Amino acid sequence: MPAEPYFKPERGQRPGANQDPRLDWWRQAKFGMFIHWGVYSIPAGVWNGEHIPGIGEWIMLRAEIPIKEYEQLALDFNPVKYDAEQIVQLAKAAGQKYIVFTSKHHDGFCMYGTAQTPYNIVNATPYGEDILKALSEACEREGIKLGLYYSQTQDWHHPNGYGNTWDYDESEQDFNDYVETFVKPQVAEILSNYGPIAIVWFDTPRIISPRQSQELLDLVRELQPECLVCGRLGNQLGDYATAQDNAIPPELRAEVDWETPATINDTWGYKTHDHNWKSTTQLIRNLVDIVSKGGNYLLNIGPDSEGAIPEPSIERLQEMGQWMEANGESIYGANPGPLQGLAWCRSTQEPGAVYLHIFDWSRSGRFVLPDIGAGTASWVDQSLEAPLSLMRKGGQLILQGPREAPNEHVSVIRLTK
Ligand code: H79
Repeated sequence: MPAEPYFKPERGQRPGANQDPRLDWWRQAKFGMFIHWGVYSIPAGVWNGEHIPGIGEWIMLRAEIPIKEYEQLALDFNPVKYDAEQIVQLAKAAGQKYIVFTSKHHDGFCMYGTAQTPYNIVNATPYGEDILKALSEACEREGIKLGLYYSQTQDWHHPNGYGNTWDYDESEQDFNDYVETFVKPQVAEILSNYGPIAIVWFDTPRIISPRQSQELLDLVRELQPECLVCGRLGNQLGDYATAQDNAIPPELRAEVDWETPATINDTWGYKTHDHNWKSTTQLIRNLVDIVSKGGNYLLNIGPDSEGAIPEPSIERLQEMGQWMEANGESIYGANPGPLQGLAWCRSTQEPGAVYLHIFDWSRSGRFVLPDIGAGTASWVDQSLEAPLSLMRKGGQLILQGPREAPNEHVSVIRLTK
């Protein structure tokens, strides 16, 4: 299987970063919450009465909405149900250790108080409050790391940003001027006004030059040396690699630090038409699959225009949290395990223990494994009481458990010497 569909080289990890201790907290964390929120949550995928297919935050481009029209959305943006504390509590309940919030997406609307454009939450909406400020304070209070998504190339609102071909003539745009006079001052703002920022999550590095990527990296380092940048800074300068959206590599990728950004349904920004929710079991298996292959899972929520989190997202995150509460020992800080490439199980490990995550329970409750040197098997979930035994036979390990999976999502077994 070629590596390209999963990790584009230009979105990769810079050489040597896989040894960088600045990433240690992130390597432990494994599971984060992405938040896509902006004025696109008002149309929520519908424009002039028509459902616009695709991801909700792309509606301006997909429907080629003129800037003057799209700007009007801000006048209706009044998310009175926004509760930063509730969002952070939900992340904690899910077992997520960091949050990445969209400070500015491709539509150019700024979800924080910026001095670089009046087109922002404080100056252009009836809400008038700095949404990011409240979130940063809640994260600080609750001990959750905060990262910020920032679209450094695409900006469909700014005259020199990339991507708006319906209002602007691309041949007249000066992208370098955009980076120098807008992106850099904004990156400086988000790294100066909201306390410690754990990650800047850049995206779609399509036209950014190596010099521009390097200078943005230098700026981040100068202002917050501990802050990570994701691989989508571009030009292979990221602290870690990002997989394609929603893509899980088919095999172990231990040579790089990597993350899969992913949706619970099919959209990032809220859409009324998207009811294609993945099951809790699927989401837990995605997390386990990713961690067993050496990655992190950044799972998205898209609040609606009032600031409410969709109920199906809340339910799933809470259920994931219950599973993590019982089984997190096999996830947080765990490395990929010795058993790879099996359909029925994933494995992780830490010094002294191997964890088997059983996806397909056998009808006999019996499992045969290669002898990886274990002598004892136990449930990671301490509330489980079903019998479990381990035998060595003919160079193999034979596990005998109950006839039914003790956990409806993924049952986790700890193997020790
Ligand atoms: O922020 C989320 C997405 O908005 C962003 N990355 C994640 C984290 C992203 N940027 N670009 N892409 C995703 C690829 C987008 C592809 C598509 Fe389309 C957008 C497919 C459908 C809409 C571009 C426009 C290609 C076809 C129409």
